[in-house]
Amino acid sequence: MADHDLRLISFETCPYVERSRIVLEEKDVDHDLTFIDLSDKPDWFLEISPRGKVPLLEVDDEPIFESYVINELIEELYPEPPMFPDHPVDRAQARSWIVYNNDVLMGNMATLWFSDDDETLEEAREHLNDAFDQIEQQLETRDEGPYFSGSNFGLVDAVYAPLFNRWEAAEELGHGDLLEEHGTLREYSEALLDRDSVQHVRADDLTESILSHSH
Ligand SMILES: N[C@@H](CCC(=O)N[C@@H](CS)C(=O)NCC(=O)O)C(=O)O
Repeated sequence: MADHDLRLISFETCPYVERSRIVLEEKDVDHDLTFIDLSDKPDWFLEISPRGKVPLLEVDDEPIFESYVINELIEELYPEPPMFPDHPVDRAQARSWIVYNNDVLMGNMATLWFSDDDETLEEAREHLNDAFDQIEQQLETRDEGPYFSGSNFGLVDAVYAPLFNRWEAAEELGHGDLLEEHGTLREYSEALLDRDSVQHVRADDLTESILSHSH
């Protein structure tokens, strides 16, 4: 196994940090974790972080930013167990669904957590329902489950799991059972939430923390 000094600069309740922590745990890679206060970012962090965002992974003191890039690097440095498909087309598809999560799901979920405007909330719920339909269609093309690409937990799963870790907060805010009409997606979410790595990286007070920042 490649030998590198890894330090992940983190924030306790950040879903993007969770993604990278899940990948490090799944591969059982030794790493240091440094938690910072995002409302009072230390100077040393601002010096090495072009966007001032976490996660940031230092690999032998080289800073790497963007969770998606960090996770692919971990996969390349520590290929076992494999978390990305071999075939370029399958890899491209996996990346597409990671981008889909970033661009469609995260924003609309954030609206559910943090907006108090009825019209904006209704729109977000509609976008999410359409997105759930799309994801279910994709899940239904698999030969087997329970994970996004089959029987192995992969990088796409590490991106979707933090979202499901945050479901409870949306329910507490009165948005009901978001997966009421999406049984396949519910089964997928349950498989991810069952995973030790996903449970382990979840902050103890995650739901309370989201609720304390919502309207
Ligand atoms: N696209 C980035 C998003 C990271 C991100 O938005 N991190 C948030 C915390 S969850 C952050 O660092 N916010 C601080 C800021 O924007 O000043 C990634 O995937 O790594």
